[in-house]
Amino acid sequence: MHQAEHTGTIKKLEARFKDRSARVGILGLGYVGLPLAVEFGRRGYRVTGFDVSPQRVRDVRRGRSYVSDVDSRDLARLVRSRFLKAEERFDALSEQDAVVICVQTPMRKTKEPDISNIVAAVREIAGRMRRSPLVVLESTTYPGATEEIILPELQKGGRRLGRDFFLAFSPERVDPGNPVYKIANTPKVVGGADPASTRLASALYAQVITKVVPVSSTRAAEVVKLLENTFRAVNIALVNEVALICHRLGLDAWEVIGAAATKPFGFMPFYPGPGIGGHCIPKDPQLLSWKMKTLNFDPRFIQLASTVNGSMPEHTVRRIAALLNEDRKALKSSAILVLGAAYKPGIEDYRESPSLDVMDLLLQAGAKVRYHDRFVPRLEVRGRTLRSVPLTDAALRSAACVVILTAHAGIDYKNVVRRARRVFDARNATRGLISKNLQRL
Ligand code: SAJ
Repeated sequence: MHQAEHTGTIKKLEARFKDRSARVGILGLGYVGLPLAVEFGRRGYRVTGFDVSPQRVRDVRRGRSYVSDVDSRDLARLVRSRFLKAEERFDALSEQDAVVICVQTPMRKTKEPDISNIVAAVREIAGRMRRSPLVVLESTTYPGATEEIILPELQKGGRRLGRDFFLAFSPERVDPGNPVYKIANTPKVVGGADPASTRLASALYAQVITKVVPVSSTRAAEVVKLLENTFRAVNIALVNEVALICHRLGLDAWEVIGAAATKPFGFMPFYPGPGIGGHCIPKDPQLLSWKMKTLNFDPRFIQLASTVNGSMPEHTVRRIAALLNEDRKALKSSAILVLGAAYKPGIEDYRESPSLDVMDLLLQAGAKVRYHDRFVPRLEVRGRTLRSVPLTDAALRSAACVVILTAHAGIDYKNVVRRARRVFDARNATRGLISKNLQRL
């Protein structure tokens, strides 16, 4: 196929994106893929969602949303009107003009990226490419992964970029539960493996997202995402260190940070805590770090931030032990009531939550740990299953120390301070309260 035909292919595909006759496939219907599928369906595209989970496919077919940001009524309406369907099998990939990969990319325990889900997804696509599709990776990964891993897979069998397929990376910026920023009004960065891919990815996303930000390559787009979240991890580490400094200076870190935050320019507040959780902030800097080490570059700043953040659970437990000491109690055999298991307020996700690290350390020290979190009815820690206990005055009084690790709203923290013998607040949930039995991180 010579240049004119290539141009023809690009123009045809671009036209189908713009007139929304294009078929859009979303591979992976999680907290990123399902909202994206709904957004494309809502704009009139015929969307096919693919997921290896039979439960998720059943739920989507029944119009039952399992993602907080997707309303089941919207989902049901799109499924009923056939703008959205869900498949376990991958056959329908061959009918797609665009395929967006939104699969999980965890880190292995060895702190190495696990891209097996991406490779599996790409192999399913590579075996079914009859329409010269645009393939977009949204899953967060290390710099270079799109062109070092995905591109060769798609090129197998002599297929050519720009003729038989197009390839781009476009980082997801889904912020579950964010009341202001949804998919349509969050600018979308796109970087293509070649200019045509950047153009096509921009054309596709421009139909559903107000602002598209093209960058020069897939690698640039990959690093944009990692910078966004490394920026957070590093600044959280800074304020965690400020908390350690303030403790030694006898200062209230929250007062200091709150006052600094009154600076209307050149400052952005972050707040200390018992550590960092979730599937983005702990992981994304490690992706950058891992890649740079393979290139013999030592990203010391990123590693130092990870060390500081990683030390916060232990620091939290040391502070609890010191508080019990004032009552001549040891951690061992003391009843500790933890408030908050989720990794951040208002959500039920407790994966990688620092609360788990703190509870694990408390159990290791022999403490009798109970927790209350209305969003997290049960959890596993140190091989045990714990269930959330009702937050009663009796539960508060019977604890040697109540420890606030996630500042969920809807809790009467004033009553917590009034009823509990000791309170250690790692999240400033008791802001403004002063009491002899209360200490903050
Ligand atoms: N944390 C602190 N202090 C802070 C902010 C966060 O200790 O000042 C802790 C949180 O408690 C949590 C962890 O860090 O355990 C991560 O918190 P997060 O607010 O960064 O929330 P995430 O993990 O849900 O991050 C997501 C990211 N979104 C995407 O990657 C698309 C991040 O880029 C968003 O900025 C963030 O949501 C957000 O702002 O809510």
